[in-house]
Amino acid sequence: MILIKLGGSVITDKASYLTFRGNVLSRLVDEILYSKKDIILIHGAGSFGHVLASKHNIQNGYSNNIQIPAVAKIMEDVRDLNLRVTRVLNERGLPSASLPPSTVATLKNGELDRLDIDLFYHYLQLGICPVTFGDVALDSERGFGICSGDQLMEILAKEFRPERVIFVSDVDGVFTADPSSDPDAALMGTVDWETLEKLPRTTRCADVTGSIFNKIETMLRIASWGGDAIVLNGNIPGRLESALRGDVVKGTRVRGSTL
Ligand code: IP8
Repeated sequence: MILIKLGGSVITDKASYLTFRGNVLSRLVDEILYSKKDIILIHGAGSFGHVLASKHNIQNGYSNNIQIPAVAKIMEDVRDLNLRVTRVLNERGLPSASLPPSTVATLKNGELDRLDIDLFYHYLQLGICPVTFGDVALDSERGFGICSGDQLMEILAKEFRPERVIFVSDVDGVFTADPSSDPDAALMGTVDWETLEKLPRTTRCADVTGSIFNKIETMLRIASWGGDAIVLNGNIPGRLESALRGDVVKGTRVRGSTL
């Protein structure tokens, strides 16, 4: 089984509210189709989630009633994005089923507390690709919170022990600094727990689920549960497909210790 996360920065324009990158998604889905393996697909929320979530501080839970319509609107927006994703999957020949965290997961103090894993097993058995995504979810302590794609990746990697974990990003991999602002930023071929400390603790756009540093920390934990883990650039045609074929591609290998 292969676990793939399509980052919100690839399938949307993260800086601009509700901007979908449909052509990129269609191409990536065609590349995924080359793999004949079972796939669980996760996608980020991008500009369908982070812009409003950041404006209303949804990640820290309930603080006032003004947040309530924003919570509902974010759920609507990320479902809109998810519907666009599953529609492309179905049209291109990869039957898929949507499993929104707002209905199949709950949080406790911001941590993923419960996920209906059986549903993922059942859909896979039927030959249907389960698709889940960054969403708002109920939180038993805080009322609500953000369930990120990375949190879902972690629990699914732990449960399914995928042979390969692929993070599809909008850059070539993990850099020593932010490549959009620092010309000296260098691509790292591998990250492990030792190199983590040297990485930038910055973030580029409104992102309620943390900095690049936090994301890499999560990736390292995810890599500990799965086999081969890589971050690659989904904007480069063919790179995802090559990785799925098992070719050595440009990207950053993530080496977590085996748990
Ligand atoms: O894009 C965030 O999920 P991510 C979900 O996977 C929302 O970090 C609603 C902002």
